Amino acid sequence: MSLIALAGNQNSGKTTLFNELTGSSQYVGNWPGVTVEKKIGRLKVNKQLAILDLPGIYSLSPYTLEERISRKYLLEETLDLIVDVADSTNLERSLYLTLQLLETGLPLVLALNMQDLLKKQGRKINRKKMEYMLSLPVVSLSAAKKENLAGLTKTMEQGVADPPSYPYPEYDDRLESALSMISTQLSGQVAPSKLRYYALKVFERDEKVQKELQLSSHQQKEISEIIATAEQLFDDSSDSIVVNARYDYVAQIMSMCVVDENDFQMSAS
Ligand code: GDP
Ligand code: K
Ligand code: MG
Repeated sequence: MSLIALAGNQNSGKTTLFNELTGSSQYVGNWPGVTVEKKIGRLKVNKQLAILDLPGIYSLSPYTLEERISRKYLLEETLDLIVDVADSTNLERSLYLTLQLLETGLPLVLALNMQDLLKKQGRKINRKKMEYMLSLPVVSLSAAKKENLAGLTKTMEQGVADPPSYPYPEYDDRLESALSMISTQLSGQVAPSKLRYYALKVFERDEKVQKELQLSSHQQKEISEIIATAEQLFDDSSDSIVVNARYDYVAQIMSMCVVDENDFQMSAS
């Protein structure tokens, strides 16, 4: 059996999709120690796939209870695939999380939900271009309207059989250079597939991750110097360097992939 987690922002349609995919074969409990609902079920049309509905999140920073649960789960459990459920009408915010999910090194599929609402707004997403830019499978659907659930199912089955691998999004050269030096420092302690995630978190001075890695004082010193150099170059704090790099990347994807037909009609006349 394979395990697939639905991750995404709050109200992106995860639970609606979960219910459609699993029907009545669900188990509803709580996450250990907290009263946040945990739902797990089997895919109606393929009982070999178990689906988990993760709590809604905007980032993989451990600020909220939901973020802590989802982050812990994504990093520590053995998942076969993440389906990133995005609200297509709120794509910018969704993609900001997509980049972070990519950085976990887990196989990922992007589900562009709420296509019915997007259409009503006169907007369109160029799915093929987005696939090309992010190097991962992208599926358009409407969970509430039961549109293209079969397409998503097929992509999930393919994703489990042959997990998609992708290059990480590459940010500003100066940031990449700091991250690659940090990765070198961490390479003995972290699995290769998780190196990108840990390098970014260490760069952001994430306290939980710093503790977890138990860095030597020599490593801590080297890493502090790398971060300080980057902060001088950017004249900014390390965590906002990363935030800005992600927003720039998202802005690029948005400008390449989102078509507003109202604009098109105006410029064509
Ligand atoms: P979650 O927080 O990610 O679990 O989101 P929910 O599944 O609770 O959905 C949030 C709201 O969006 C609900 O009112 C759903 O009925 C609605 N919704 C989910 N999918 C779609 C969709 O494809 N189209 C439309 N129009 N509404 C949707
Ligand atoms: K909700
Ligand atoms: Mg939900």
